[in-house]
Amino acid sequence: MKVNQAEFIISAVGPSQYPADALPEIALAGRSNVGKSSLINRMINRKNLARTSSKPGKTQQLNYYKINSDLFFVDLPGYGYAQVSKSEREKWGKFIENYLLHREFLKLVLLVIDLRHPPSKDDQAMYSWLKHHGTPLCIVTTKADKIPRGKWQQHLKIVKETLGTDKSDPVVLFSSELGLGKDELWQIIEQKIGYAADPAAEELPQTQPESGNP
Ligand SMILES: Nc1nc2c(ncn2[C@@H]2O[C@H](COP(=O)(O)OP(=O)(O)O)[C@@H](O)[C@H]2O)c(=O)[nH]1
Ligand SMILES: [Mg+2]
Repeated sequence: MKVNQAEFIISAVGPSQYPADALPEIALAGRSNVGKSSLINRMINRKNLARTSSKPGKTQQLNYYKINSDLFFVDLPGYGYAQVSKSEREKWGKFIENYLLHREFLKLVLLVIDLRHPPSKDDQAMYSWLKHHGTPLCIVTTKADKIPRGKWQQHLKIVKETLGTDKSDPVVLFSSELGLGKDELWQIIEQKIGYAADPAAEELPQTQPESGNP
């Protein structure tokens, strides 16, 4: 997808604030600091639209970003932040659960996992919960640039085994730093939302003729 426009819409603290536009929503779940905001920024080629490393504790906000007139990215509050109290955690659970279970425009959850480490208990719980409820998901293993290329497959295997993934679950190797996995992830998203590029845009004349062929 060619991103012509990307804008922050709202930090929604409840369903009444969710946008009324009937656009497909792609939600990002993952622990605090795993790289959700960076992933959004990389997908839309913006350095800092999604706020990275914002202070945790805003446990009940869904950050909506509108991409063209095609979809929303919905940055869910990160889980697994140690300094959050038990009651806050429970509130977090209910809030997110409600969104994930009842939001009719939700098309796909990107479960963002740190490629460097085996998925945490929270990651495993999130994965199982999504599978249990039949929520479409895509696992995105990020920060690949932080480990040597030669170890990527080994780390991927650990992630898959620890989560207990199905063959049918898409898994994308990603790095917000390098842009690795960006095209693959866009393809998965486009397919999920039934996106077809505007044919008129595809047929624009090329400025450079293909070399070789007359
Ligand atoms: N090297 C590297 N650092 C990353 C990557 N993704 C995120 N980070 C860093 O990890 C930290 C947390 O990222 P952020 O996107 O704010 O995580 P969030 O809390 O899940 O939204 C920031 O310092 C980012 O710069 C990545 O792919 N590679
Ligand atoms: Mg963030």
